[in-house]
Amino acid sequence: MLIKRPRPGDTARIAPSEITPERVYVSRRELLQGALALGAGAAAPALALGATQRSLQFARNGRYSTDEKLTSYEDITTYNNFYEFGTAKGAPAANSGRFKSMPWSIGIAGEAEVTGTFSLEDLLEPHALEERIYRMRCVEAWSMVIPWVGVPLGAVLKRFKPTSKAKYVAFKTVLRPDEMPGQRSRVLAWPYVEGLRIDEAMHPLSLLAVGLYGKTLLNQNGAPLRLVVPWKYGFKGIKSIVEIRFTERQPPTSWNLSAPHEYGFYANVNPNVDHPRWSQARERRIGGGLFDSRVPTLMFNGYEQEVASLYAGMDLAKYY
Ligand SMILES: Nc1nc2c(c(=O)[nH]1)N[C@H]1C(S)=C(S)[C@@H](COP(=O)(O)O)O[C@H]1N2
Ligand SMILES: [Mo]
Repeated sequence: MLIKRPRPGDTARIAPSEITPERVYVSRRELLQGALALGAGAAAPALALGATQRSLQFARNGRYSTDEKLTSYEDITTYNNFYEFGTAKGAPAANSGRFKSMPWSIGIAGEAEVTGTFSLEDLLEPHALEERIYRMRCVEAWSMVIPWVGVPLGAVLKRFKPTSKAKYVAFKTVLRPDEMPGQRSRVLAWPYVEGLRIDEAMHPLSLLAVGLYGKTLLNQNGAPLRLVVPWKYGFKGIKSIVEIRFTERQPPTSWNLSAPHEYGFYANVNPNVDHPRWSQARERRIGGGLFDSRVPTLMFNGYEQEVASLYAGMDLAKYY
């Protein structure tokens, strides 16, 4: 069992160099309103906007946090996959400075009683922010341990009263080729889309993240709002979400559309089902160059006890 309660004083393991010295806590509403107001002042230079990060107010959720060593803030923010900004690992950090994540609104659509367009602050307002330290596993066989800050996805979705026809939840990333240079190339079909079965989306581990290491997300990590599903390969964690749609049919997903033999809808971390071009038995824990270490990959990325029941009776080699 890898999900452990944190020891008292656990936050001390976050190196002081990795967080801002001044821990200014503002309320969620203040934070979002402040950010919104700033976004509205269109005169601010793009780079300054990109650099606008706020400290968040949150409580650690120990029940859903691993006590494994955290990946450094540097690695989490410079070794990224976000093809909208280019395919190289350093491209999202290098090319996302012009992207404007504020103001932001999200469309809620499909099989639900309440639909419409909601500002980010209205979407999050009723929810308390939680910090959850999750192990993350990319399909490329590397992994990180990331202290996310966010709200449980299920709690947000329930407010929109999905109908009995809502069997899946589809997510869409913003389409802005002017601000996202990767969208001017055809490496994927844009916009990026992802989906979950409704019970996966409602599972308490599924998180809508707005921050990491106690601060709002940088653009390269999916500002201002992205999905985090820790028992699935990283590509399910769609970034910069602008639409959430409840659907009756299984929705298309970007990587499945791009290479169906390599990437299925479920994308559960599974050491026993190899990617057609490489093994999934082990993973490289990102620690920076020489200090990367290889460790065995765990079923459902170590969250087997929590999520295995979602897939009872399913052939996971078929539903990969
Ligand atoms: N919109 C969008 N979301 C995306 C991707 C992407 O290219 N575009 N890449 C995915 C992949 S493959 C991974 S591993 C994670 C990486 O998240 P991180 O860079 O914050 O660690 O984002 C996922 N979400
Ligand atoms: Mo990935």
